Amino acid sequence: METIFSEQHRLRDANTEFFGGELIAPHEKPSRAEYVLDRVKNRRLGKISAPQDFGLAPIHAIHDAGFVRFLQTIWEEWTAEGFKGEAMPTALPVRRMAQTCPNFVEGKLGFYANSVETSLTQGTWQAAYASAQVALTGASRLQTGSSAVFSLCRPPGHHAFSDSYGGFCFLNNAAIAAQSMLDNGAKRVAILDVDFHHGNGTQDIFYDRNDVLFVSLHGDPMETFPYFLGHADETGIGVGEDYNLNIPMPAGTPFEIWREALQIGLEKVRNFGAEALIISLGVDTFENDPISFFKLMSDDFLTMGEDIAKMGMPTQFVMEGGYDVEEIGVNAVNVLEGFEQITG
Ligand code: SP5
Ligand code: ZN
Repeated sequence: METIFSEQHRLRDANTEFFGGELIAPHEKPSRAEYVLDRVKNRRLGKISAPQDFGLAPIHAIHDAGFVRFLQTIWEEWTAEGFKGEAMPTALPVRRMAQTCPNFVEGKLGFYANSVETSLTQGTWQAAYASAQVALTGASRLQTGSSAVFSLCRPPGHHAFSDSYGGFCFLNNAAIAAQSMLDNGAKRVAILDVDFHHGNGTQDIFYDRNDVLFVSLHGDPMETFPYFLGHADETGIGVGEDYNLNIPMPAGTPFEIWREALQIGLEKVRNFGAEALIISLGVDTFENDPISFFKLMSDDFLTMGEDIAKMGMPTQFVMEGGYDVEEIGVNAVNVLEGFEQITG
């Protein structure tokens, strides 16, 4: 399987993440992608290619123009104010507050944030842009005849809404890839999100649509991030009704239970009849993940890949989370190798 990778991911190298009331060294850090790339090389998974540049248009097909402009300019505006730390909001427009974008940079941050652990920094936009191009290049590979491709995206994307960032995500790589497939002739695309966290951004982007099915397996949002979306009764709206499936699971869920949820998710995908399957591939379901509570073991990721391969669909894997950096390479590439054991 071919891997698409951009060195530009390193431009996202924040000093801080807001965690437990402290500013800590971020969980989402450059070494994550390096461990995955090393494993791809060591296992000789296939060739590694740089992304093509598809420009801003396919990003604008998913994201609000004001939001994109904000990501492009925020660091300059923030530093021009003389703030010493990385850019973070202090106030957010929650219930009964005005939904208008303020002029001052601190207000803009609150307007465009959906969670506040994620700081904005020099280079974040450039890295997020490159990550989206990695996803777009993978999508293009599927549409030019590849049966499977690995978009080694970093930073991740599934917590990015059309007009908000958060959860270590800025641009929704999987959504951008799905939309580009539709815009290039596909009629239906399915996104299966196996990251530990609910793909709140992806769900919201496609919630009122029936051309993209969204299925997510994740920690129950009553107990874990992103808290405010990902419940089982969120099934879509309007023509999108029944094109969204959430399967939240409790703390301690082992692979044998998780796998039953996977079968339900895959059955939903099968009935949908999509031309392509995008996997939002987070490996933070791993038993030793520092911020998650599922109990998958490294070998389970091989089985996960096999189960996905049995769908027999053109499949794009898009990297999302996974924070036990020592094992993230093994676990992510295990999914890909399990997939290839079935597809040959
Ligand atoms: C892409 C992705 O996986 N994003 C995850 C973002 C999670 N951000 C909030 C983390 C809050 C962690 N609280 C952990 C409590 C551990 N006991
Ligand atoms: Zn995650």
